[in-house]
Amino acid sequence: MPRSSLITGISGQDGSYLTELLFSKGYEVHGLVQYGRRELCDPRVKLHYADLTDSSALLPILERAQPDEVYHLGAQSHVRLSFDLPVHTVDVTGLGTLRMLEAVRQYQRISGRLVKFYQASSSEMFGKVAETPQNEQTPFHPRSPYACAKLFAHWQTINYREAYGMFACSGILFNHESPRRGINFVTRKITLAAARIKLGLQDKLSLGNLDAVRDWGFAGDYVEAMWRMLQHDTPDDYVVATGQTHTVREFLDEVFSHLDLDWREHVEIDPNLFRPAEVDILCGDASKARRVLGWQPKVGFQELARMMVDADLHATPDELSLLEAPRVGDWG
Ligand code: F7E
Repeated sequence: MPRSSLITGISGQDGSYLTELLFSKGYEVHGLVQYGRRELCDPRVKLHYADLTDSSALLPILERAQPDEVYHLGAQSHVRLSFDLPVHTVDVTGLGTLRMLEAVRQYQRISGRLVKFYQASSSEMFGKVAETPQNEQTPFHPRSPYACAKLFAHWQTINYREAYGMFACSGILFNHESPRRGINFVTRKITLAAARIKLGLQDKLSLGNLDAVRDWGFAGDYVEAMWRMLQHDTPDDYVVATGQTHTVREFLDEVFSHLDLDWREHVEIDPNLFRPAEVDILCGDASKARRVLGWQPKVGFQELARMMVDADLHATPDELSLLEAPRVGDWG
């Protein structure tokens, strides 16, 4: 019998890479998907419609999927947007995790099966950082409704492990990107705009804080760490990061120079794209994941930036016009 897995947030960037990884390892893959998002999923996935704000749907889905492993990736994951939708973000990202944990606990009790649970925790929980680099012992100081919601979910995961003995792990993932990244996150916003500028489809690109420092890795590498956490003998929490940092400005340099363009001729600073509270720097120390799980990132910063902009440059005209330039008032 193949092992069964259930992924929430399966239509997102990480869900798509994790789906490929699990199929390559022979798993049956079930996905929890919101109405209207099914087109974004691999056709081999067994889909279950649900919303993380509605707990009534979750236990029946677990009973149908009978998963050995649950990867809980579903969230309202945009930090800037969370300032405009704080209650919704806490409902989906924070309470949504609690609903999922409780459903898994109930399912284990009813079925007598062991279910391993992965929680997508975030480096945003470190926020106004107490030390650099950040590791599993670094104190948290969240700086957005999103980060507060993720911290709630993180502690709930730990509490379900300690209180009920659940095999529950949190991966504290630093920023991870790819050609499949949503177009309102800064890396993809930049690579898509650069490609469109190169092709004469766009001239200007509005951005916010170019001084923000991030530890950017490749999403394809990071889903491998998620899987390894659930294969280990004991459940635990791990930082997943490259340990290398760059500013948004450096990402612009890398992408635009690759296309023989000068970003200074195209980028406009829009004060609306700054956040009410910013996370200035994130830099992860993933030595525990390396030591215990044997995990390490394969794709570096330059390769990542080029992979993303090359993919956007070679997208079909249809894809490029669908991915239109952000409009005035967009929060991305
Ligand atoms: O912003 C700055 C912005 O939206 C990165 C999510 O996956 O990673 C992600 O959160 C930086 C910030 O990602 C624009 O102020 C400048 O400092 O790409 P981002 P994020 O907020 O770091 C963590 C780990 C998660 O968990 C989240 O779910 O770039 N920035 N100008 C901009 N950011 C955006 N989006 N758009 C701009 O125009």
